[in-house]
Amino acid sequence: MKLVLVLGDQLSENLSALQAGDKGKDVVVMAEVMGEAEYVPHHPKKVAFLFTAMRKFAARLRKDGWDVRYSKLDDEDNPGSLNGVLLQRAEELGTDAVLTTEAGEWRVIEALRDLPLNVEVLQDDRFIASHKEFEDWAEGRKALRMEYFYREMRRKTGLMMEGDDPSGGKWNFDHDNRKPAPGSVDYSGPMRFQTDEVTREVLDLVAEKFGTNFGTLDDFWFATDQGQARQHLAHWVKGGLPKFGDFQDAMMGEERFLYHAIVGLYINAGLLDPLEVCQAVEEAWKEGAAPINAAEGFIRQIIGWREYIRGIYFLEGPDYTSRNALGHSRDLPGLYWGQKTWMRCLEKAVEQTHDEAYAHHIQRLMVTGNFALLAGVEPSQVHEWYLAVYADAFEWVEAPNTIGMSQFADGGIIASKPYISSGNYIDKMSDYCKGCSYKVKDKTGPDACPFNLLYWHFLDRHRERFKDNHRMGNMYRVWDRMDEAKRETVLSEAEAFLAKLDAGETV
Ligand code: FAD
Ligand code: DLZ
Ligand code: SF4
Repeated sequence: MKLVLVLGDQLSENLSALQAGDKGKDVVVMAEVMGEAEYVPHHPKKVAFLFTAMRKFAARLRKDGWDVRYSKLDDEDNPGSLNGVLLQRAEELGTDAVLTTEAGEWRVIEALRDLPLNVEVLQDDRFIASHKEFEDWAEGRKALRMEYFYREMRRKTGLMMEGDDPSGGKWNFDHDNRKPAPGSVDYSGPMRFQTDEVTREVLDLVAEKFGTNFGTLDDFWFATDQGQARQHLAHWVKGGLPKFGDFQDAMMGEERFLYHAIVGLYINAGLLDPLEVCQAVEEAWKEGAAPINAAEGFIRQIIGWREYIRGIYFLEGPDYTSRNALGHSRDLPGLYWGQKTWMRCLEKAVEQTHDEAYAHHIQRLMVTGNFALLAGVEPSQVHEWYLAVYADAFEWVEAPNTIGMSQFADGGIIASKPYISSGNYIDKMSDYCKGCSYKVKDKTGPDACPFNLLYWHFLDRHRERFKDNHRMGNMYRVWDRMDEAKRETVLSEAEAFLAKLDAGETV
């Protein structure tokens, strides 16, 4: 008899450990534990989502004939850690055999290796590329660029392919996907689900144990089982997908979701399968219900970016989260935890993160990520923030996005140049600047947009590293053409801003 360990983000019936287990003999072990819930201060909505989905998944497995031993967080004998639970169940059931699917975090993988039990770890085959396939693709390449990997995944899945060629004659329709914020949004946003008895019990528990963490539990609307997640997917494919591509990079102060799918949390926890999501999108495109730029753009995010990001996490190994190629050491400013700021873009991105445990990609990359990078915040602190505050955050996907794509702390494995911008980009893509206390057009002076000051400060302080990067030559040429007095003003105003930030003053 074996214990089949199912983690909080492994809520899929086709999970390899469940497929390999013997329903008549083996026992499924699932556990809410403080060790997992506390190692970063997770957003209460993220914890509530996971615990509710775990409880419902356990009920479904039981209905399906499994013997499930489920530890609730407030069970008196809850040992507080995954290893503790496994040791407890092993003793209770008189076995030392554990079957599990590889976890998505080195910390958990390594902890399970330390157990004095016989732990068999199976591949997580809920992904399109196995570790071996990614390693083979990466082998011998000078640069690991997502675009080429993505083409392999298109060929492998056959999604939007006409034989060997991509549908529409192009692999990538991103050119059509950069429209600025629209005047209004004609999609009602993600499907919202009523709380039921299971959810309410979890919400009470989470309020009691994690109520002081950053984030609110008010208005909890996430889907918490596969059926609901599928309903939400169908709702978005119909209403959101058609304009997903057009406004993928847009940001709006009063529109938190725009046309985004809000499926990351469901796929990552196992409630939706990435292929089923892509097939639903392909189907809509085939039926003429969505344009090619939307369908291709979305499918690229899932079978391209998502798979590529996972490949990098496992290729690079456990030390990836502590990388700091640019030597940044500033503490994460209090405004990330809700301290007042005059910067409207940051205020809005953090506010919706607090309320929804969600912000979309460009908010993460070009607002919160951009600011942390320009300000020189220590990447591990930025990483812990993203891991804590988003409902879709698990280390295998969050860390390469933060450490690599957003903070350039891996020295350029994922990004060929840092994702930095002045206020101009934010102004072009959003409606934030109109209502901001700073003036995005001001490059210096008391009202100058801090992104404008910090952008040049970043380039100037990292000149040695980036001056020969051919994608950044233009930026340095613009900087060098500025008259010296202006450059000095920019740098000294940037320094003064950073000093205020460090002093905890409202900026
Ligand atoms: P949509 O915008 O509708 O996109 C569809 C789906 O594509 C997403 O659900 C996701 O599954 C996939 N996808 C898109 N971009 C990426 C990407 N770069 N990496 C992996 N998958 C991608 N995504 C996470 O799932 N978990 C994280 O913890 C996470 N942390 C991030 C941290 C930073 C600093 C940045 C810049 C990005 C991060 N992302 C993360 C990627 C992306 O921002 C989210 O996947 C997306 O915002 C989720 O919202 P959505 O479901 O509405 O996605
Ligand atoms: C994120 C999380 C949280 C908050 N709580 C639990 C838990 O109580 N039990 C559990 O099995 N998993 C939890 N998780 C997810 C894990 O911490 C870990 O991030 C993933 O399993 C890695 O893939
Ligand atoms: Fe953000 Fe600058 Fe625009 Fe204000 S002016 S919203 S700080 S980019």
